[in-house]
Amino acid sequence: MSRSCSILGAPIQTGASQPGCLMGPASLRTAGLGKTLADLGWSVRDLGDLSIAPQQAMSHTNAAIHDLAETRAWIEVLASAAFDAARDHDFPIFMGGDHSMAAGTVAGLARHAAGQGRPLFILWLDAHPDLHTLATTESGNLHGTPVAYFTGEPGFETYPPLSHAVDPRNICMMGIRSVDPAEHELILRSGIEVHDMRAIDETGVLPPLRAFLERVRAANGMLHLSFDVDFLDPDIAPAVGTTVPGGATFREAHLIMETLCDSGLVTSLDLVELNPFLDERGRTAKLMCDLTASLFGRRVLDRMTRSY
Ligand code: Z70
Ligand code: MN
Ligand code: MN
Ligand code: MN
Repeated sequence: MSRSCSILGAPIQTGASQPGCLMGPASLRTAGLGKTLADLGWSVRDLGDLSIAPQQAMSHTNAAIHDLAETRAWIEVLASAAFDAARDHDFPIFMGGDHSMAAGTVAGLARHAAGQGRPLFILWLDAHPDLHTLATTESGNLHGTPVAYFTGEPGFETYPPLSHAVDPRNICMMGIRSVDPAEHELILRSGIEVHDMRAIDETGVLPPLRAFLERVRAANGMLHLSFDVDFLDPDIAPAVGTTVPGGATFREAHLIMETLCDSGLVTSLDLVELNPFLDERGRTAKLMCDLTASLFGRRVLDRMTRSY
């Protein structure tokens, strides 16, 4: 019997600095995400796009913050939808939308994992650690806050209450190359495993990835992959609002996805920060589909031995 995956759109862009991520789910569908996965033997269910009701403005003592009410509403809707999707399907895919949506998806997935009696692990592929609290964000762009929220940092009274926090020691970040001082301090304090671009240049992606996967397997964990388009180098993935040079290459990104596939450990996926308004003839959307295909079993040749 084929394994089931669901794809769910979250057209949220209020967490980002500029509009466009709203079109992310439509662009991924246009690039053929559902058909790509069906062709790989998965049973695919498109659950459509989520939405929120119009919101009354909410103010905050940090005056830089914008669109707080919309972000709060999205997190609430997404946490509930992610819990349901993880309950009903083997492998939910959440199509963003800016990265503030991960505050909702991870909150819902953490609740689902707790119900299974299993710990939730997070692989965070991103140029940024997104570790601001509402007190520390200077840009006020709330896509910079999800990890601080879902690890249970204080100062999120205006976000929905978090039922299950993720243990920071169960998070592995790769590709990080833009960190603000308050985020740096939280990395040191929290015990999150961070492999910045320098570390990846020194060792390659496989040693840290394999070590993390061993930890997930040993703990019988569920593993959520949160993939920010800006993890990739802007030369191959131009469709992002905040490009940071020196990102992951095409080959590094595919190798990560293939290794994750071989491990059989990944149980859910966010595809976030795709801004189709900035894309070049759909090339970033197509690349994100191809990377997802590698995660879901596309391979060039079958191998005799598959060790991760
Ligand atoms: C910066 C901030 C960010 C994504 C930019 C950047 C945050 N740390 N995240 N693009 N995906 O504004 O807080
Ligand atoms: Mn499940
Ligand atoms: Mn991000
Ligand atoms: Mn980012």
